[in-house]
Amino acid sequence: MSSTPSEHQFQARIDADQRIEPKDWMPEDYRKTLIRQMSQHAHSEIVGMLPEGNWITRAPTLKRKSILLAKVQDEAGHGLYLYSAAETLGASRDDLLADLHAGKAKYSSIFNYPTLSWADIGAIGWLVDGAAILNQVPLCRTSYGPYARAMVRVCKEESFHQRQGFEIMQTLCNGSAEQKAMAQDALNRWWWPTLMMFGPRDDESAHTARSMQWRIKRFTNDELRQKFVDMMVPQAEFLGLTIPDEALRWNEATRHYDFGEVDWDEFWNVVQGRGPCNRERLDARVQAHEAGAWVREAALAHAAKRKARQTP
Ligand code: FAQ
Repeated sequence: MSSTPSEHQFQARIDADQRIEPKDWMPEDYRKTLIRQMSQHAHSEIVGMLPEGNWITRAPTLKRKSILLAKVQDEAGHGLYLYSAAETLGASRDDLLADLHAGKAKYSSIFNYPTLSWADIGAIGWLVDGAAILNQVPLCRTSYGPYARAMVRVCKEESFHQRQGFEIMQTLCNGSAEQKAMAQDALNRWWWPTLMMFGPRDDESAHTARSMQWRIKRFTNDELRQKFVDMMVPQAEFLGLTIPDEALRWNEATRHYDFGEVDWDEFWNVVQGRGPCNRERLDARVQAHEAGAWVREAALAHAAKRKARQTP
C-alpha cells in the first residue's frame, strides 16, 4: 500500500473496523474496486433472473409458481439496491448497464448454464443461493457502509431462497425414483459450476489480497469454497444424493473435506463469454432494456409534468 498521510489514515480507519461512507475520503483504487465488485454483483442479480425465469410458466403447481415469481422479483430488487449503492460512489447506472450490454462487464459465471429441468430450480436455490449466502453474509461487514447495509436485507431474502431450493430437492428426493434421479442429475450438473462462483484460486486471484487489506472481502475465495463444501456434504447426505466428486473425503487432520480440482479452463471460458448460454443471456438483457425504453421515457415525462405543476 502507498503511504500518503490520507491513505495511512484511511487504512487506520479500516483496521479499526470503521465503516467508510460515501462522502469520506477514499483512495481512488478503493472506489474503483468497489464499483467493479458491486456492479458485477448487481449484474449477476439481474442476469440471474433469467435461468429461473425460464421455469415460471412451467412450475409444477400454482404455489410453486408464486414462490418462484417472488424469488425472481427479489433478485430484481437486489440488483436495484446494488446499482443504487454503486451510484453512491459516483458511478452512473446508465454507464454500468451500457458496459453489461456491450459484453464488457462481468457477471457471475453460474448464470451462463441452462436450466433443463424443474430440479434445476431446486438445485439453484439450494446450491447457488447457498453459495451466494456464504459469500454475502461476510459482506454485511464489508468496509463500505452502503454495500454492507444493502447486504443485510439481501441476505435475509437469500436465506428464504435457499430454504425453498432445499425444500424442492427434498420433495423430489422423497418422491418417485424418476424424481430422485432428476434431483441427482441437477446436482451433477450444478455442483462444479457452483464451486466456480467463489472465483479463481487464491494464488490466481488478482484482487483478493488488496480487497482483504481494505476489508472489502472478509474471506478469500478458497476459504469460502472450503466452507461451502463443508456445509453442503452433510446436506447432500441428508437428501440421499451423491456429490459428483470422487476425490471428496473427510480429512481428520484438517477437520475439513478434501475435494477435487475445479476445471479452471471451463471457468475462464465461461468468464470470458464462451459458456453455454452467455450469448443468450446478454441478448435477453439487451432486448429487455430496449423493450423497456418507453417505460423510462414515460417515467421521465411524468416526473417533468409533476415538477412543472409544482413550480408556480
Ligand atoms: N464469475 O481477483 P478475483 C447472486 C472475475 S450471487 C465471473 O478473485 P474478486 C445471487 C472477477 O470479477 C453471484 N467472473 O476477483 C443469486 C475478476 O474480474 P475483473 C454474485 C468472476 O472480485 C442467486 C477476475 O475474475 N455474487 O447473484 C467470477 O476479488 C441465485 C479475478 O477474480 C457476487 O458478485 C465468477 N464466478 O473476487 C441471484 C458477490 N469469479 O473484474 C439469482 C460479490 C471471479 O478483474 C439466483 N463479489 N471473477 O475483470 C465477490 O465476492 C467477488 O467479486 C468474487 C470475485 C468472489 C466473485
